[in-house]
Amino acid sequence: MRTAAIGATRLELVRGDITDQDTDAIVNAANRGLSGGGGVDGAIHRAGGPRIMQECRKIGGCPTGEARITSGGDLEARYVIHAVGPVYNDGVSGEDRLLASAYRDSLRLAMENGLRSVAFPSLSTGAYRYPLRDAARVALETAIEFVKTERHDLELVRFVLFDERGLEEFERALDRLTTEH
Ligand code: AR6
Repeated sequence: MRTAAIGATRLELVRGDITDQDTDAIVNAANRGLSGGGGVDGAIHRAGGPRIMQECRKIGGCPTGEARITSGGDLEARYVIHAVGPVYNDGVSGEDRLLASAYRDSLRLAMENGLRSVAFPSLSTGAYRYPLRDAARVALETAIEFVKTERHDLELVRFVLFDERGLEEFERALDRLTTEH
């Protein structure tokens, strides 16, 4: 576990399962069809029950680099923010920009809904094969920039890493970013 204060917002890095988080919203690593799948997506729909998929069907889909919001169904979190990160190709096909955009659009939805806390998994670093080290830098850079520059009610932005290696990469990336500034 690691924390950093970005103005009035606490940034937290923890190891855990995204479906256990008691934040106002949890973020899903979704696909463009919002049609469910494995990894985080599978875990969220299993734990949250069928209501979330019913709402996803009504929404119909979401372009890469954007996010959509539904209720949290049976989850402790009141909302699920479904973010679509890029599939990693060669690293020069706009992946960084699209990954940053998926985080930013999720934070925008949290802001517009007046949320105080949100928990993210590491988007795109599973089935979508984004290298963890680069993904950690993009995730943290984007979140720090957002909470510094936008007017919002966010008191807590938490990154929930599923394994030790994920947590270590995020911790290293945070150390690099906070010693640079
Ligand atoms: N809690 C937190 N992190 C998790 C959990 C969990 N319960 N389960 C896996 N991770 P992925 P993607 C980590 O594959 O790469 C789906 O089929 C995992 O170790 O969930 O964005 C969707 O429908 C990895 O580091 O998301 C899409 O089609 C990270 O979460 C596609 O996969 C993301 O892995 C999205 O792929």
